[in-house]
Amino acid sequence: MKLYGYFRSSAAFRVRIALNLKRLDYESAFIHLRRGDQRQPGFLEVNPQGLVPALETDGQVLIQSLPIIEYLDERHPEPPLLPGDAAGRARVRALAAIVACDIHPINNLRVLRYLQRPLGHDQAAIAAWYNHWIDSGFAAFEPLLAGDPRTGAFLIVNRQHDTGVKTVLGQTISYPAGKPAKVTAAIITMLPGEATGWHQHDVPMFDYILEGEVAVDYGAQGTRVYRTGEAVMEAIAVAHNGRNTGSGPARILAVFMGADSVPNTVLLKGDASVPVQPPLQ
Ligand SMILES: N[C@@H](CCC(=O)N[C@@H](CS)C(=O)NCC(=O)O)C(=O)O
Repeated sequence: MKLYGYFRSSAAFRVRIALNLKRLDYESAFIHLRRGDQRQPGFLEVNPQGLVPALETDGQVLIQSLPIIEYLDERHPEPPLLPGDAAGRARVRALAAIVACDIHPINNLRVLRYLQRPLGHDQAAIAAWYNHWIDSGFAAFEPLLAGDPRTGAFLIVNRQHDTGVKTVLGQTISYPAGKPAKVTAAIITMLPGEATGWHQHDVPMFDYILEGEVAVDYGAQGTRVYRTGEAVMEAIAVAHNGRNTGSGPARILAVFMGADSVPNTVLLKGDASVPVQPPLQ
């Protein structure tokens, strides 16, 4: 597959994101939009519209980012880019249309250039135009995302995670006393089937599941499963063993709210099969 794009073309970004989510190999052809490569005869043969992206695949050239993405989704269904239900699909397509049909086209390079010449607007007027349509577009888009529980985990970067005043096992959170406070962050990666080994934390620890699925066995207190986008205030001083129960890697951001010379993690029952406190990556 060959993707014709430009490094800061948002329409080409959409297709790159889909290709990468689906882990598809492709080569990139760089069309320098500022220099006008898109209007050269060679590229107009690829896409007579003179726009990127265009994707050469299966002996044909596909154009228009959203149809390209839907083609990729049909040809390579895993992981799916659209929800399984009709209403969910309508919602996702509507969100995509807000960006691709209502915000982007009126701020495209050729439109901004047309405002300048022949219409004669100066840079300040063009910037005002650009900011106005982006602001009003996202003023509608963001609440549509934020207020809906169907919003995917990868879109919740700005959501606040309030884990409350208790740990996952209902313990009151307390910080180590008498020593200087020390906060440490780590990203823990586990391959499918891999386990941390039995260990415990004697200091408060906040976990955020960046990717994947982890089942944590708390012995007599049961097992909890945490998935992408979930935040957990981990149990304090309770032995537990975490295992990647998903089909891909699990990555966890762990933040220890500890104290100087107090171990964040205590290994129990011998070796842990993965380091429980690697350095921040
Ligand atoms: N609706 C098209 C829009 C494509 C588009 O406008 N691409 C821009 C880059 S983001 C472009 O090639 N602009 C060139 C120009 O304006 O001359 C899609 O979603 O693929």
